[in-house]
Amino acid sequence: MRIPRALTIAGSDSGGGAGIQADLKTFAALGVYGMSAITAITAQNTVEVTMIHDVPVEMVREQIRVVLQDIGVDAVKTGMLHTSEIIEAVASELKEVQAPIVVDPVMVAKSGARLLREEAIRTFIDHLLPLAHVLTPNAREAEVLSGIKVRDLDSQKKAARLIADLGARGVVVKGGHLPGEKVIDVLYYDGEFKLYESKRIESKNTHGTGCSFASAIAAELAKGRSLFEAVGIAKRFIFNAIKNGLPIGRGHGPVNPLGELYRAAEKFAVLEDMRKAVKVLESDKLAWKAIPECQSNLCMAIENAEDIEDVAAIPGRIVKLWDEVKASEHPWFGASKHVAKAILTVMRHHPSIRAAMNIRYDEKFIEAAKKLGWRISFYDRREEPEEIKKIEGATIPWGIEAAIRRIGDIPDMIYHLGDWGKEPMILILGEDALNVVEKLRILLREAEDAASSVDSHENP
Ligand code: PXL
Repeated sequence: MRIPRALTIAGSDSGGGAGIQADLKTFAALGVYGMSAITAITAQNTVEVTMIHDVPVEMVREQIRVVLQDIGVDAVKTGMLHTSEIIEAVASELKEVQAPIVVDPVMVAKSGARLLREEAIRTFIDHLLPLAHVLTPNAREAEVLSGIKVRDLDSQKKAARLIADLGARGVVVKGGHLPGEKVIDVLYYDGEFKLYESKRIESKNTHGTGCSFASAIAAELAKGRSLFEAVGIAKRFIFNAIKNGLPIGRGHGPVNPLGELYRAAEKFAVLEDMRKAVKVLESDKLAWKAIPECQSNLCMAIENAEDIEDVAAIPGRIVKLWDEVKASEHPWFGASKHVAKAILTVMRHHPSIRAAMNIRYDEKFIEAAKKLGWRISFYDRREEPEEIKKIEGATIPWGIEAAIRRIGDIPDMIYHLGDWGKEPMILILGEDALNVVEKLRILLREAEDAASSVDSHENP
């Protein structure tokens, strides 16, 4: 088994969002074994860098030497190097290294602190830049290195070529700091341009973006991918890291290189819960009594779900076949509109209530729920304001909001009595899909007992 190995040579950010801390998180998130040589220790939070302590040059060298000797590397990333001495030491240690080197020309922190001394820029250009397989400047850094203004795509391209002329084999001039709805990064490599586009995410929590991007490129190169592929993957990775950015501290919160990984892991856990719940439901002898004319769906959302793509459900719904129920497909994400919307609305008020199932409206079910001591609420579709009716898909969120406001507590059940052409419906809510199905089973049995005790009264 070949284990991809990457080494970051960079500064430590005590705030945990950038530098070494971001690099190691990124390596881990992309399945690469990470090592580190710390060049400087910064004392900083999300607002400011208050102190920088350079690591003695001999210690920087030694950290690199020992890991190269024993473990070896498949890619190297450099970040904050701060002084001419450190740059020279790092460059001399890396001279003989065969693995690709990703150089992030870190100059100034988001908070404004200088992370590369003015007088060290020349040393950087002369010693480290020529060793770079790829250099990853933002627009500002590209201006310093190329000597031209970087304002648009055209100047991004010009700057990339000028920087390559200084000796870097590849250059990505990033577009994040330039205006525009899209962010375009320009890669110039071996005489060829390639553009990478993404939507812009408006966020204050972008601390560590540059570090994570360069580390993601290094990680993919360590796996043996081409630079063209690696930059594309890094672009998608950083988009998700910004999307999952963490609102902590009073300044720029950190991006989250692990966010997408957590979401993927959670999706698996949700599918597993759904699968078990469907099994229990399909083997329940009474379940068919709960299925309405329009059929049922069972839904479960991941934590912090934002839209219906974050909610698992049964494609084609759960159908009644005489006195049995059957899920028509395996659960998947985005497979429900109505029940999913209801659960997303509930989650805005009660984040732990992540699952729901719609069942047939029957007064017996409402009575049984009351007997069981459930918290019950409802909404009346006839009260829906005209302006809400006009908006496609707004009825359910409106109704659920109204029902939650009415009860002021976490409901177990929300129902509505229908309207013209709308079947009345009951929604059972719970923490997960299994919990919802268990609740349904209890409800059906309570309703059955009530019915049989009425029978015994009528037929003594
Ligand atoms: O994002 C550049 C950067 C690199 N390295 C360290 C940093 C920062 C930004 O704050 O703190 C250690």
